[in-house]
Amino acid sequence: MNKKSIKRAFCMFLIMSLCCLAGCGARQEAEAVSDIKEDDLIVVGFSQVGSESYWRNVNSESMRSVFTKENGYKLIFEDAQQKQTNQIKAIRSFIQQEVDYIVVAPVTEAGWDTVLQEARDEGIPVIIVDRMVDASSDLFECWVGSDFELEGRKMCEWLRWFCVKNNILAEDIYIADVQGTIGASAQIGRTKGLEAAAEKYGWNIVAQADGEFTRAKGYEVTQQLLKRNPKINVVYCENDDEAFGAIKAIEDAGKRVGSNIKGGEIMVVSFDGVKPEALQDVLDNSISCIVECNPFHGPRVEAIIRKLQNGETPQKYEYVDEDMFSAHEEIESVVVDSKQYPVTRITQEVIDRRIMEFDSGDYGDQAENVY
Ligand code: GZL
Repeated sequence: MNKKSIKRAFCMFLIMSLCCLAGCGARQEAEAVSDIKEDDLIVVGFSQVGSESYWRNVNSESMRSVFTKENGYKLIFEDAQQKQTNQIKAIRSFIQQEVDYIVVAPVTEAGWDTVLQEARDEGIPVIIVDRMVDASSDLFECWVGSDFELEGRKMCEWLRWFCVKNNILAEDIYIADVQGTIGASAQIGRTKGLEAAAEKYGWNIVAQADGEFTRAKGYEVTQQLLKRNPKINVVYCENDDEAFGAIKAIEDAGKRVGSNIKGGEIMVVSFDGVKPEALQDVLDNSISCIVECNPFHGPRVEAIIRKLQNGETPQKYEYVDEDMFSAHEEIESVVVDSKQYPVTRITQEVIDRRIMEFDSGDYGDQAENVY
């Protein structure tokens, strides 16, 4: 910890102690907070991918909600519009501003060594969040995010059991893979899970294309793939925004979305499960299965910074537990690497409860630490 951080840590301690000792109420606390000088705040520079999806917007809100002046922070938030060059510029700007911490949600895995080394040379700790960087692990303090390949494997186990329980032959499965931003960990892992399962179970992946994790591109890509491959009967969307576009493209092509593959319907499966609209699509059987991807990284990153402020060493890699959603009750769970993952059967009550959880910020967030 540099001198500035020590001073700020002491300031945070002082505010909390004074409030506790004085048993102050909200008004006094507000006065205590307003007395905090800018210079005493812990400055966090956050380089965010962009605003390409509902998931991303919820992720951004999760970060903004914890890095507040009330909590002793000043957040410098930079939206990169999905361009790595903008993220690198932002990180260099954070270094120039001598922030206390740099948090990066990297748009893709490659190309970070140089700028992370620059931050390291200036003694500024870096925390990677969400996707991973393909860089030496001593260039960042720790990483918080999801196991994307596991997400893909869970989805494919669900599809496998769906086929088994509905007597659909593997060779009769023709998959269009609407990928996420090429080179992003979420795309790499979800695609890898699909490709391995197709190889193992004998499914046909007839087409793969970059859907950029957006609704518009998901529509455009699905429309093109359906035209070229009339046999497609499963559209594997690597996030919900792509799935929303894919559903419209399938319907605009005069085809039916649904799980009745034998009856000529085209099945859509997806990842995220954040937007209530996506869970409604699961209830309506427009999306047959969603593997959840937890966007609430803010509290976990803030806890890491507190540990670093206190001179503690946080876990290097921190994953979260993630759920699965389907309206199909014939598959109650899937097993990957001998571990069982339950599938939550979507009902209107489940949807209503999750909306309430989101609104109250009580979203389930059991961090599972993996070294
Ligand atoms: C996953 C995240 C992905 C989401 C998409 O952690 O990186 O990026 O699945 C988002 O919705 O755009």
